[in-house]
Amino acid sequence: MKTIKHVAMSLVTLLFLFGTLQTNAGTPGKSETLKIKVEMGCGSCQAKIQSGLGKTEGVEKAVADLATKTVTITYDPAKTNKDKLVKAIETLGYRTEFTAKDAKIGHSCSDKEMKEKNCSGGKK
Ligand SMILES: [Cu+2]
Repeated sequence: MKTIKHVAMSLVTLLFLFGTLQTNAGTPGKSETLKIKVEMGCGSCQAKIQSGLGKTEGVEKAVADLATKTVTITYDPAKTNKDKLVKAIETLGYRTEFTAKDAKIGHSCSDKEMKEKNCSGGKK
């Protein structure tokens, strides 16, 4: 008798979990999220990356975090992909974790900004 009750409870739990998964799965082909490490050194870097990516095709949302030097991008995989997003960040003037070591990408903050905002230029 105890076993039957146990099995019944497990079934209820499984069904509940399944239902939750179903609702969270969303529509296939919808937006995806990607985290990319970007060399940013101050709030100006952060703002430039965030607004620049926000205007990039296929990007739904971009959040740049200065503390962790990470950009979290929500995008439409039908319109863009990781390579394009990395390229977009490089075009804005910033190096990412995927940028080649010898790539000629500097840092987009002006000398004035670097001084005023105490920008490290992305270097540690
Ligand atoms: Cu900066």
